[in-house]
Amino acid sequence: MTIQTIKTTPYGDQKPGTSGLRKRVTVYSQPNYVENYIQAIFDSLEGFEGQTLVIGGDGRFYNDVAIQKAIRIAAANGFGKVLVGQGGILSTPAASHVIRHYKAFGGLVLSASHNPGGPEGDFGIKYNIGNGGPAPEKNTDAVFERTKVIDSYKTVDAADIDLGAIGMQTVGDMVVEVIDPVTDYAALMQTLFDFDAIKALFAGGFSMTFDAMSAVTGPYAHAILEGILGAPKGTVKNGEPSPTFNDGHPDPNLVYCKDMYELLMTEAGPDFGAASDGDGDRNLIIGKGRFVTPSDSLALLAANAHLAPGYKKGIAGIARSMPTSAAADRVAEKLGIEMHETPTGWKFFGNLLDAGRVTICGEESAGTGSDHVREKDGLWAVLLWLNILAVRKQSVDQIVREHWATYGRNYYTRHDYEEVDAAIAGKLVEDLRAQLPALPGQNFGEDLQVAYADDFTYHDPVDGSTSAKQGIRIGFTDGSRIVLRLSGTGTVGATLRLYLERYEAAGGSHDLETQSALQPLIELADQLAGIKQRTGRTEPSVIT
Ligand code: G16
Repeated sequence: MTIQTIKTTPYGDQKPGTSGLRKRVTVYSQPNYVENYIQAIFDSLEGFEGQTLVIGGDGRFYNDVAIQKAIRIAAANGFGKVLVGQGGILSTPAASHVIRHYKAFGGLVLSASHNPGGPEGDFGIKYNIGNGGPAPEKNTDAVFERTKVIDSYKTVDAADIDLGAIGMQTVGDMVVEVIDPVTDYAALMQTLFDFDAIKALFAGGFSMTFDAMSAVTGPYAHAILEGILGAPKGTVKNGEPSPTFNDGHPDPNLVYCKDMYELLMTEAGPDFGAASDGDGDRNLIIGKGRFVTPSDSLALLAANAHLAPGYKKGIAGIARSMPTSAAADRVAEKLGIEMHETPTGWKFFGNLLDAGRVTICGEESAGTGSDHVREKDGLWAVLLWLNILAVRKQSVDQIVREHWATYGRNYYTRHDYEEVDAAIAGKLVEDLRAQLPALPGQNFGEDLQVAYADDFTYHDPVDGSTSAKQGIRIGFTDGSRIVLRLSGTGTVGATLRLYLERYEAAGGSHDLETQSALQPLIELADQLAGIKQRTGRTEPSVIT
């Protein structure tokens, strides 16, 4: 095998964000853009000679091109073996499992998650370490530094791998094994959940609709829900992965799953609706007449996890990202287990999971997961919900109401202002940050007194690292919160995220409409940050 060393010049914009490097396909298609980034990843790793690398993606446009490049660069850099999903497909949680299961050195996950795909859409590359989780900040920082000075990459002169053919092939001295993307993942799910109870639920007439959004989860959902668990054919909608997500936006929220939401709000609708995103790590949960916010879903799953066989001994602890509502904190308190508040980004949960300090993690951005892998896992959340419904024999609405009656309700919403001018967004955050020291003790309106105001700094209790400036939080004495931060996953301009939360204790009024319940906080946030006036927007781009 001849290893070629190709000269290249650095790009200045290869800084990984919240979850890998996400850019427009048009950016990724520039000469050597993929090659530079992958070589920079390998250059910042040590000890992978002869080891296994997992490669998989969500099947979006450019996936196949990038995978063939990645295989050649891996061969030239000395990896011993590549495991790749058939058709280049591996959902993000399945990739995490394959890395762990086969004790691989690490993996490349090719996805831009819930962002649209296609020639004008987004693409992404993320490196996951041997625990199956996203590389921590010290690795991503090192990769960025390397991209700034990279002057060559290594590749081999070899034909493309047939990604359709399950089995072994070779590229130079390296073995490439194409594996079925679903088998290992489905086997893992079977160890965690009471599949017999869920089968009985479906056999008893329980109805469900699952929207795979023409993204990666289709094959997994068909095989597990309709195949193994016996849900009627047609339960899974949009189950065929498409490189452009059928020109859709594979973000499982109330905007892009509006039709499903409306169906579930009718008496004639199914008992349960769920969806997953582009790469299969996010989830949307809607019961008949009841949307469950991701923050509530985290709390509910944690409170009921013991009903599933994989968690019957109880959970060690819960972690949530800082902007996620405090609903889960009340569950942790009642269970007497550890509770951790981390920055946004699944990578921050890795150490806590590895150390056995937490079992279940979740984020307001529609992600929940457990220590079974090191990524959030959309289908896992759906299956845990189904397991809980099968055991409790109640509707989603009843379960949610009982939860609020026990723990109180955290009204919660997120307002996104997308594609804002980056300079305006940056200044807005900077000016709000400057106001923070003066806020504690101040009263706003009749009920709101500021208890604390800071820019969140995380101290990782496992490795002692510190991550500063992770989002502005203004907390009130009644448990309400305003949180504001800039997204780390957008690809154009800046996305301003405003998170609002208000706590209504057990016995309080839990039936208010969410936006109305949060109106005073929405107004105060605008008064403090000047969002509308500075951005010129009269309303958020997306409300979830
Ligand atoms: C990624 C991260 C999540 C994060 C989300 C939103 O999810 O893995 O941890 O919560 O982005 O991040 P931001 O608010 O910075 O845009 P995904 O599903 O996009 O990979």
